[in-house]
Amino acid sequence: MIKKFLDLGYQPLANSYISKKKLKDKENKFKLEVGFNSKNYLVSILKTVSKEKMFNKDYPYKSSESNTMRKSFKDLSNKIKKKFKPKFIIEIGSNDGAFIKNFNRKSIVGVEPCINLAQITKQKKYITYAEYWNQKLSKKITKNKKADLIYSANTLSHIENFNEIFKAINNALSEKGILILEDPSLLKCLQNVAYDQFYCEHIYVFSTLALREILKNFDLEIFDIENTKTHGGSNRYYIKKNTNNFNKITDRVKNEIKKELKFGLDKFSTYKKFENKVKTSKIKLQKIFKELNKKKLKVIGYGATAKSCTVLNYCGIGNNNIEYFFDTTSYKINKYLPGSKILIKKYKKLNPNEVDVVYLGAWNFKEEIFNKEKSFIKNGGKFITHVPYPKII
Ligand code: JHZ
Repeated sequence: MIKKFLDLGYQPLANSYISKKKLKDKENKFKLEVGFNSKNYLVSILKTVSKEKMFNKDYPYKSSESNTMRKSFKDLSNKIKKKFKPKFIIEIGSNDGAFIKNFNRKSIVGVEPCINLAQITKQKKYITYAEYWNQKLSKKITKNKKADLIYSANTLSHIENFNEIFKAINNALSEKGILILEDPSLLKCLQNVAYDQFYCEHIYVFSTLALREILKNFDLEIFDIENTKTHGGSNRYYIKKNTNNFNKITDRVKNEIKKELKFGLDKFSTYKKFENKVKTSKIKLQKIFKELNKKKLKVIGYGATAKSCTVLNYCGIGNNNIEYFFDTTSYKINKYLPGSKILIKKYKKLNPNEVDVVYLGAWNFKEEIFNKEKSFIKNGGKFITHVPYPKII
């Protein structure tokens, strides 16, 4: 039984940036509510949007846009080569190739339904299937050989139909094959009051507890786990077929489950507490913006993320609070954030003579951004973050 614990209001599609021409058009909005399934501990949004509406030729997000992500994929690739020595890898959701570019073209294929992104890796001569991952495709890809490794980062939390995903994975994976999944951690999301991890694309935010339950239905099990810093705190799950006794289950899995149980991720009351924290976070953030605007300070945003869409629309923060956003993604530049309709400008190093306070839309890249903007900070420039609670830093 799924029980609702959070209502984030009516939200536009998080990655549907608006062109100037369409600024006056009515936006499609949907009710963003989040619930907890007490049977399998899964946290999911209650109303989903069709994948074709979200993942298509206009998909704007590119994984290679930050040093942090490029490094994370490179480090993992080196580790995989050393530890697992895979001969044939499939990446589900290969985006612009941030992961696959670290491998030999003959040893890896990408699956990426957003054609604009698939085109990028195809041009670099990587075999890329511009299709949604499903059983039919998995059979086509592994007709001659099964994969000894399947990798998927920030993708499975976007796919509603577990039956299709995991049956396709099970079919594509060799008997000793390894599946590595990486997605934002529910524990971190709750600890950080990072309610902006919920938006149309994030159908699920996984806990280890929930993933373990789901995998049981497909004869798969987690044998190792790593906590990573990406996207505000993620988990990297190493998964095998039940029949594979080659990879032993590490204590790290047991410890992670213990940590999650201690926090109460198996209890509805934990999620209700989270709801209260989210409501308080909203009030505090609104107050900060109101005070800054009263002082007539120039406030801009940094990183026009999908996550920002949830925060801005839930808290009712608009272009009267934030003059514009900076972003490095060419597709987003000169467009407007959905709902709040705040203009996105091409990134330029922050200058304290031009800007007073900067809202960190990409709070998950705080370290990288603070490093880049050392001189702004040194000269008195300030940032607003809402994670783990709204404050000016
Ligand atoms: P970032 C997207 O979410 C959507 P978003 C998706 N659903 C998902 O799961 C995650 O990614 C993985 C910009 N930027 O990564 C680039 C700068 O301008 O937090 C991006 O537009 N300057 C697939 O959108 C945005 O910020 C910088 O220095 O929430 C970051 O987006 C840096 C570091 C980033 O994901």
